[in-house]
Amino acid sequence: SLPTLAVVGATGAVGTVMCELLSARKNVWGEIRLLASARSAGRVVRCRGEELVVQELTEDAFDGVDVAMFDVPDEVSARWAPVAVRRGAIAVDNSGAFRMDRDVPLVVPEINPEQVRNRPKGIIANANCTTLAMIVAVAPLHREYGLRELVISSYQAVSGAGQAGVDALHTQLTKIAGDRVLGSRTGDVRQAVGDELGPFPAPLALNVVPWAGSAADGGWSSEEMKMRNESRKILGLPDLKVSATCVRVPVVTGHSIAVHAVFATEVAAEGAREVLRNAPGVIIVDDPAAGEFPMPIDAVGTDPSWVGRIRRALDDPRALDFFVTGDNLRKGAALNTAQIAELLSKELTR
Ligand code: 11C
Repeated sequence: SLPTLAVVGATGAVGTVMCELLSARKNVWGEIRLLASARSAGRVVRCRGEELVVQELTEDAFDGVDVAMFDVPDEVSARWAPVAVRRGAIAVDNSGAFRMDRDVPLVVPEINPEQVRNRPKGIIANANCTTLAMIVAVAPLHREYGLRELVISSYQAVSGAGQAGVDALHTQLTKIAGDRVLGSRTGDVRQAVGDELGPFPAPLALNVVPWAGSAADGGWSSEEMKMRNESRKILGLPDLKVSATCVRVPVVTGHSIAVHAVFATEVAAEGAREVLRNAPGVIIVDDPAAGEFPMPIDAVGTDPSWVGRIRRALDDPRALDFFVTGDNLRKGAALNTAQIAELLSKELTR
């Protein structure tokens, strides 16, 4: 019989996309149980053609569950993933709570699927959405050319901060709509937006904010540290040089990353394109003369990482510059989790 799946955080921004994915992907699950906080319990959510009543997250809710996906904040995963494991489930966690734990594999099925079996704690982690969009393109290039360094800037969508982030941007856009002068004087956008900042430290409408996540040591942000630490762990390169600047932009969904990658050997744009053409989970959109670039408005709602603007660095024949966009709620979150869980379903069904 097919394994039982629990989706914890089923009503959040990622959980909602998860239910869409479970409806669209090949069905490898027996029962699907949707779990959420008491506040959302009782809601009816359509998933895989069934009307499912969301149940409250409790210890007993994991009884009989084989695989439990967690799409919840770090502290909720930290508390509840071990509970799911104690109750006999394998946990696939999309939060940052366990990613850097030595006994928890950080899995991207296109890159290191074999790691799902290496799970002494019964927990498998899913990477941060910004790392995921980029790493799907970087890993095959690393295999071909030997990666030495990444210098990256992100352009992150507001849905990375959950539904509250999306609501904040839409509220701000509504407030400023129709004003054709805004943005030409210091402070005028701040004044127009008022205190409707949502989870962000500054207005997003008509702006870019060079900050995502919380403060880490030395002036870095937590998002920048995640890109460094997670890239190193996924690629198995503990000494990889990584400098990241994470920036929030007024986009609803779709994280983009400008990448400068330095390799051990020389790299040509056409060779890199050939590598990426054969890479799973990657689509090349690279015809600037025809106006074709990777952009959130096109990548949203799709599975792959879109890669374009591929060119060799002018001053270093071993370096490549390119631009990646991926749906932060799909490959960046729900899709990668679903892919990991499907590997587990296959293992458990045998
Ligand atoms: C953002 N990348 O865009 C974050 C959200 O570590 O899973 C995901 C945080 C995480 O705000």
